[in-house]
Amino acid sequence: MIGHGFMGAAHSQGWRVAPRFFDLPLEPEMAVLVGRNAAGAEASARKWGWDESATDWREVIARDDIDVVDVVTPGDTHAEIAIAALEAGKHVLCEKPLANTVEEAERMAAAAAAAAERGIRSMVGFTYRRVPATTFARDLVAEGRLGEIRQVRAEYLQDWLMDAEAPLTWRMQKDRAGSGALGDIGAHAVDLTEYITGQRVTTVSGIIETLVEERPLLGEGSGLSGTATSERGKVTVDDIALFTGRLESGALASFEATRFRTGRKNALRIEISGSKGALAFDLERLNELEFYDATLPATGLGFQRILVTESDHPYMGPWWPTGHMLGYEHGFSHQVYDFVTAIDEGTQPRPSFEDGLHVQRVLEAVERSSASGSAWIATGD
Ligand code: SOE
Repeated sequence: MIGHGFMGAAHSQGWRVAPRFFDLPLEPEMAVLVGRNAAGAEASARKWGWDESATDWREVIARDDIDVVDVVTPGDTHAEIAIAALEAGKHVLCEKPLANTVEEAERMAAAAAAAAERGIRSMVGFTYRRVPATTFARDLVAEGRLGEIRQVRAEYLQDWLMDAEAPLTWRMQKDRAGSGALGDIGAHAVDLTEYITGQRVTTVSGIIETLVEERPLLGEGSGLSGTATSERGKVTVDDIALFTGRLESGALASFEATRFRTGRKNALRIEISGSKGALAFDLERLNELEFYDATLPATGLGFQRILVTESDHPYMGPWWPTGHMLGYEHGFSHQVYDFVTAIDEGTQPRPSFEDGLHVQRVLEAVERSSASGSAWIATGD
């Protein structure tokens, strides 16, 4: 695993726990954790259960005893690391969004396609596809329970940047993160929409905005818990992204991604309306799915709250008895299960780098639309 921030912890947990609950066809060995700072990498490796730590990812990728590379670094290094790993014959799991630019994502998708010819697998870490309730939602749509999809509303709402004095971390720098709320959380809203509906976003029109243009530079530590210095730096990414889009079928979708939605902590919400039914999901209540069956007699109509904790629900079998909830971290175990299974079976895991490239095109189209006024921009699919 390369990187050891927040996502490093989440992925480590997935690698550690998945084989203990799921019958994996292959046994992952948590071999090496790589970080630029030797002491930091070693401390994280010890804490999360990796056998060794290292500081040079190129040396680690060259090792014969490494089969899989998990990239959990900021976006500015995804392309270089993932392409090198694929070329070295390693299966690659890469955090979302796939890259910082379409150009990088195109190179990554091309490398992934070439590697696939040699049996090498790659996947993007859009983990919310692996929440049982969102997978169940996808199943309901695929079974036709919603009929023809007419309208989607997808939003990812957080408020962790409301404090204008919060330090300027890498997530607020375009050269490191690619974009702000748009790529960090809007990308999840796009991926989840495409996953559940089974349709791609074909055109968008949007607006992105930065509310706090300057912030104190980061001193000690990292992330929001880091200290602020008296010097200030420019925020070069968006804080809010709003856009509308059209799906392949012509259905309309609206998207919202913000780090300034007061009181909303991690609300990835999606509501889908179809000719036969509707569904609604909110990550802040991730064990639940709301379903409205419009085919019932009018007297019985209403959204029903399905607790997605039955052993027959997606991914739930190996976990706890009915009604015993899962949390944020379980998606990372499901991600490991799916990835390792695909490696063993020799199938293409989804979301593929091609899927990640498409999301990148949507993000870029939103940026172009915002910069150019209000034009509709095709996403290239
Ligand atoms: C920060 O906004 C963040 O951690 C994202 O980077 C993650 O992808 C999302 O899952 C939660 O919020």
